[in-house]
Amino acid sequence: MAAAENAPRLSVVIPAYNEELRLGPTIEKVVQYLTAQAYPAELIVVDDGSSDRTAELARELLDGAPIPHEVLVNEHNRGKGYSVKRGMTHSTGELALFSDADLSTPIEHTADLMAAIGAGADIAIGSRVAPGADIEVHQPFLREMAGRMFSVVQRGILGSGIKDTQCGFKMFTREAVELVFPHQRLERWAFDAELIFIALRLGLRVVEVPVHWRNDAESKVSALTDGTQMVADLAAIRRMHAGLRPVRRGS
Ligand SMILES: Nc1nc2c(ncn2[C@@H]2O[C@H](COP(=O)(O)OP(=O)(O)O)[C@@H](O)[C@H]2O)c(=O)[nH]1
Ligand SMILES: [Mg+2]
Repeated sequence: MAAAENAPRLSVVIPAYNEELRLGPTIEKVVQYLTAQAYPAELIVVDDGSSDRTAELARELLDGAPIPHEVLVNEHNRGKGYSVKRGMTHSTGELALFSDADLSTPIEHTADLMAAIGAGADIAIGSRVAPGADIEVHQPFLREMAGRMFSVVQRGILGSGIKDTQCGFKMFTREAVELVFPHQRLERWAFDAELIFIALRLGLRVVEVPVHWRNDAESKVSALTDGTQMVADLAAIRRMHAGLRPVRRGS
């Protein structure tokens, strides 16, 4: 499962739903960062059926950008999980990163995730609780508590040992993209935990990388309704994927 010839070293995928206010500065920063790197990179924005000008704005901003880019548009709103899956499986880079549209995890952490993969990880994930992480701007108190509870319940149900499954900044090798995403079934918020569970069942190495994180006050997640659904989804994840077994890989 080698990456195709001429594939970029890195693909960056940004899921975006009604992001016309936050996406502009993000695209600017990401393009600037990627252009400054020595390796070739591509940028893919997945507009999730936004009712605002997210897709048009992305196209306008990327027009003429010095790196390969694409804007994929879902016909209607499908969820972050669906959009990430679409972007990651569409991407061609030897490595593929997905990042939230608000850059709560600064794009500069790309280098740290790459280093973790260089050191042997198949999947490197941003973590707000791994030793060395620091949170500059916290989420509202109740949301942060809900996140911590989700982490405890997630570890109990999935037994993953991963503390922060929900940080929107994760990098996969191409092989990991091809092994993991075909199994992903969840289209909304719990998909991160699902991807990690699948990867671990397949015997892939998932590593938490501490990040500097600053919450953006604007959030599309409701701690109560989305949180309840996410906990219900955990049981489904276990049920759906418990039968997966480690893959044998050529060395
Ligand atoms: N595709 C998709 N992305 C969404 C949806 N809602 C939010 N997002 C994206 O998911 C990311 C995280 O959303 P955000 O509101 O910042 O969540 P929070 O930081 O966890 O509170 C952003 O890139 C959003 O554009 C949705 O319904 N579909
Ligand atoms: Mg956010």
